[in-house]
Amino acid sequence: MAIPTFVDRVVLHLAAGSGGHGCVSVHREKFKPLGGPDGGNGGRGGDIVLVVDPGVTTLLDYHRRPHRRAGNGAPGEGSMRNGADGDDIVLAVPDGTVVTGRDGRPIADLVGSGTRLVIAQGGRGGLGNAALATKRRRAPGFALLGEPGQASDIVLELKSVADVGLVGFPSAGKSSLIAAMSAARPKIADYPFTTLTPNLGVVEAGDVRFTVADVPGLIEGASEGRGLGHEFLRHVERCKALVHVVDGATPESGRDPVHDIQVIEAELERHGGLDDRPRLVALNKVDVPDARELAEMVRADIEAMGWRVFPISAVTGDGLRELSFAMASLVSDARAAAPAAEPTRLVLRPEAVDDDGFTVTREGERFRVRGVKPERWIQQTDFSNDEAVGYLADRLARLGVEDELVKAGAEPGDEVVIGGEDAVVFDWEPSMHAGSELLGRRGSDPRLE
Ligand SMILES: Nc1nc2c(ncn2[C@@H]2O[C@H](COP(=O)(O)OP(=O)(O)OP(=O)(O)O)[C@@H](O)[C@H]2O)c(=O)[nH]1
Ligand SMILES: [Mg+2]
Repeated sequence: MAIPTFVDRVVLHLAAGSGGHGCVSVHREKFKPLGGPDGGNGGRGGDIVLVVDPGVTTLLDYHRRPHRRAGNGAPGEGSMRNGADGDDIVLAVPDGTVVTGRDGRPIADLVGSGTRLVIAQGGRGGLGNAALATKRRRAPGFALLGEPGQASDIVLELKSVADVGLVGFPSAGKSSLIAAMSAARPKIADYPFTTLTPNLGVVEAGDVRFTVADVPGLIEGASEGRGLGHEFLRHVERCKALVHVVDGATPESGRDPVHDIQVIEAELERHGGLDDRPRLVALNKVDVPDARELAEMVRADIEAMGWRVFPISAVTGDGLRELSFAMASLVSDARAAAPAAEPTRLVLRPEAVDDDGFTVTREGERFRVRGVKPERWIQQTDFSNDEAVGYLADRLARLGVEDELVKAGAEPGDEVVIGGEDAVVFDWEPSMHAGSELLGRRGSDPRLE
């Protein structure tokens, strides 16, 4: 079985479902031509939910299908029939998936099996005219529109789920080692920087099953951006152990295994946060006679650095059994030492739900209104229906938006913008006038002259 390439970062384009529109309908019966309003409400749009599923280990699925859309709510119908809710979409993600906005703003760190996050909320269904009826407004000739679902681009990032990270110079044989130990088939070639994104393989040694990831080759100065840079080291930040893969057969002068390890260690140090990870050293390519000799020569020096040394050949398989069992034992030690279950960490973006607050700001000649409710109400309004527009004006006035506009210096005829990017622009007087008429019917609004 081929293990798919380790995909670690993907941009998802999400659209939650829109709410269904409310219905305008009047009850009809034989011999009773004028019944009450009986238009039902629109259904809720489906949410998009991220759920941690330990069975999922890569983001590959999302790489292939980055656009996801939840179901729309159905519109309401006559005879008080409410529209059905749209279907939610549940997206399974690996444990440890980091969710950010496209601008890099942190949204959530999804840790722990079953952790859920509603990442895009479906729009509310619009109320039908039955639900909008009041004593004073017995037969509303309008209904509310369904709200659009939240649409957003998010970034999913998976810091390596690998238990063991392979580090080393380009062409040391890291990918070859993964290929030799697991079913993964990464690209292998005799030129440097063959690996551009980490590969992941599953290894079994005795009864321990663990994952191994390679990291694109590092060179001196990687932390200053040389070669492919050191940013790939973030893939091994969550590894339980590191293995230095050292080329024992390099023809380059000025390179020997001890020096190579020191250079890589210096880059790890500069990256930071990896000091406490246990390490092994694999001296690779001992099928080449010179390499075998070199391995014997440097073995003691490396062991003096405190690490176990394994002369191996990724090509012939020499020494791989010993190495894999040593890896397995580091992994099981780390698993035994780790706290049973990491607590769920969820950094949720602060988003006010049902917030009564709003702001009115002057922008040159116009006035901008921002706020959860006013912006939602705008979306619910059918602007082709005067009564619906009047209802909107009524709501805005009751929330205090008109008062604040007056305080901010707005005068009849001024442009008022409600919302952010896809804002709706009004000439203040005409739209408010419709509302004032409604208010006027109630006969108590002091703003009416
Ligand atoms: N003789 C011999 N050659 C090997 C061995 N392991 C790897 N090679 C060769 O070394 C070259 C580089 O191998 P890769 O596995 O691509 O090396 P890498 O460390 O993944 O390299 P980058 O991805 O560029 O960092 C290839 O030509 C391999 O065939 C080995 O045990 N013996
Ligand atoms: Mg490679």
